[in-house]
Amino acid sequence: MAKKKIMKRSWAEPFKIKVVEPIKMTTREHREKALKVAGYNTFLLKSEDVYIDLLTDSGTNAMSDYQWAGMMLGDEAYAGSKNFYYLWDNVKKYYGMPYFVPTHQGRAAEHIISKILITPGDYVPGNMYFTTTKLHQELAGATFVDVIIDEAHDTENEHPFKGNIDLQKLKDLVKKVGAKKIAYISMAGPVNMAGGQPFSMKNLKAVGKYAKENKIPLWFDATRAVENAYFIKEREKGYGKASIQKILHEMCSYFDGLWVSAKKDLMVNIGGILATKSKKVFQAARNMVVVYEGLHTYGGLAGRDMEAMARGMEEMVDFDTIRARIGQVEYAGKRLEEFGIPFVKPVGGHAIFLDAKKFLSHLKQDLFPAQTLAAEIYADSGVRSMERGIVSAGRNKKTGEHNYPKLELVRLTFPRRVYTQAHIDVTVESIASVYENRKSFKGLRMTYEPKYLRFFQGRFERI
Ligand code: PLI
Repeated sequence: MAKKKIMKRSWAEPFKIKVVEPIKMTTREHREKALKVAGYNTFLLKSEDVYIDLLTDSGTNAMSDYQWAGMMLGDEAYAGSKNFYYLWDNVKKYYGMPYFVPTHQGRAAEHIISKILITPGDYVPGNMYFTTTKLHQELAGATFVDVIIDEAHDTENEHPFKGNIDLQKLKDLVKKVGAKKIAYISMAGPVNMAGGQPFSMKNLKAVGKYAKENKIPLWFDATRAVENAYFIKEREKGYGKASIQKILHEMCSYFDGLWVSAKKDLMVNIGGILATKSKKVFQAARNMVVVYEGLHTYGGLAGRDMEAMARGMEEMVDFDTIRARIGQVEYAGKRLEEFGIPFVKPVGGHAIFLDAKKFLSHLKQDLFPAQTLAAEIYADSGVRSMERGIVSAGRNKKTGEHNYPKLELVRLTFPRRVYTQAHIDVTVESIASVYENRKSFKGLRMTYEPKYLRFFQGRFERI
């Protein structure tokens, strides 16, 4: 009998499991009831009714024993906690920014920086939008303009850096409104809403050069910057041998400042960072943080939270850790491909994004195909995912009409160090089963719509 030969050696997670948390397996009947109570919105489900929770990778990570041990060293002084100074040192070390204020999470940093940099009537160009980022820019009086490359809107295009900024689109905007009207360029990497797609260092350098020449500040949503650094290492010429830490450092060097939701890369449950090279912005942020968050040495966080963040930063740049994280997402992608399921290619850093327009091609966008798909996957297996389509895109500020985004996606997001390969297999089989039954779904009707970020609390019923 012919024996199998090893073609390629596998990777495995660089950790073993010390503590486990039981999860509940439920019946279809139970899930149907829970879904109805939740208004067919996966955000409104109780987590105890969820079997495998792929709603988000935000704050849902498993901390290491090193981080948990650090929690015991929390210095809960109101002012000048030692954990704050340790965290500040690590912000300098890993992100290369000299000035820093902590915030309770990412959107708090977005709020503060939007208020500081934006004058009402300004424009903020960005590589696609993120929900909270864009909202804070708009609340501060700016108009957001998407300047991402066109390839990012095509779910089948295998461009390795779909998070790149289209320099011509940026130049056209500057020409139209004038450089003085651009509050700052908002560059995220990887781009969450595009499917976790990275930008290249080459593109960043070009954008940085243009921004400098035109005296436009360049700011970085560095929430998942380590994933972007990994993709640069894997895909961009000249970076194959560089460490993740070195690539991250170089990326940050082109920016004037950055914000981070520490709930992602840093593998903690809560926390945010606002860091900059500008003393002037720092002073304004430090002053504003005491109004909205807490003293500038804790920013809405406990000392122990800051300790876990500082330690998480040291772990996030470990190559084996980030390879296993993205490797798990790639594994899910390979398995979904076996069933011919449409999703955004190439596979992104933190999530698989199912293409709901293709998956439920018989549903018009105002029947909320992605919302429908997320609800039906939950009904099938208890796997929780998230809509990233017309509901997330909200309404046009002027006309009040729905925004109709090109991408109508369902995101399956992988918390770091939480689920095993077997959980991924169960998830893939559930999606394959929903795919087989796809023609039976008729879409949803919205029955309640909140004013802001409607995807969090909106309610629906089946048609
Ligand atoms: O959830 P926050 O407030 O800590 O962070 C806001 C935020 C900012 N930028 C980016 C790229 C994000 O992905 C982000 C939050 N993301 C969430 C909650 C997510 O589920 O993707």
